[in-house]
Amino acid sequence: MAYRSPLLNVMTAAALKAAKGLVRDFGELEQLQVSVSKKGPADFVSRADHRSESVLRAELTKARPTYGLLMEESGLHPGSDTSNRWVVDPLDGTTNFLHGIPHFSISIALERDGEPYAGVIYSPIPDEMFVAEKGTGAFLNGRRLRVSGRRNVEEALFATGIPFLGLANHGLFLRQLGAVMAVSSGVRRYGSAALDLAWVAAGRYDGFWENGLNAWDIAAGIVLVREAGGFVSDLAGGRKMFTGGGVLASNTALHESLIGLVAQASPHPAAAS
Ligand code: 2AM
Ligand code: CA
Repeated sequence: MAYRSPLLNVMTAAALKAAKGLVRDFGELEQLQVSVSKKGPADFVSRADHRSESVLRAELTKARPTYGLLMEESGLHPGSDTSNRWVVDPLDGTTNFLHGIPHFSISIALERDGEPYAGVIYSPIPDEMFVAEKGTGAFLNGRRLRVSGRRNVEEALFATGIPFLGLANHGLFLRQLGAVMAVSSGVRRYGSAALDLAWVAAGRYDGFWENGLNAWDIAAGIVLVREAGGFVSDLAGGRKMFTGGGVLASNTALHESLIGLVAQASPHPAAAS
């Protein structure tokens, strides 16, 4: 599908190319699950992840040779252009992918002068391409997106992410979850932070919060939510999304309420500074 911006064309083309490999690997996984050792599928997914990252790096660098990259698997690749940097998650929702659950995505953001400027999140199995560029709106498969219009917490459906093995803040998360589930219409946890943000932009979720994500999980989704008319902040309502403050996104009507619920359950370090 053609987009009006050359930048979004570059980003969507790279995502589509990398997704071809992911879809092929996702199809082959089922075969693998029944055979070999316990470690087999996890190694296979890790290879799929790295292959996706290589394709994205090659495509983005071919199109914009001077831009640097920050990538989940291989880290930082500085470029000669100090204003523009790609921030890339080659497979968000890895655990879903490993378990044969078709809810995973590729997330590509362009950061300009330190701020997320454009975002593409592609979910290959349902073939949903979310795109946004600062000042020009957010789109899903060419259709304009708008965050939800719900104003009451009781009617709102929220999404979150559960801290995984190895993270110490399970108690904190459970208190946040308790506060939100007690007053809302429901809470979902589908396991791809990039898609969670894209779904807030699409008005499917009324809001989303998660502790401790990385830049590649959220940079593209932040542009999508903002361009769809929503608000994104850290958990305390500030701007520390990329420096450990967590992320919280919703429509403008519910933003303060969600911050209040999460904060009431768990004074967050970002709130104190
Ligand atoms: P990933 O699939 O790219 O790892 C879900 O809560 C979010 O947390 C997903 O976006 C997922 O991204 C991320 N996540 C899950 N397990 C993780 C881990 N072990 N380390 C870092 N991020 C993780
Ligand atoms: Ca991720």
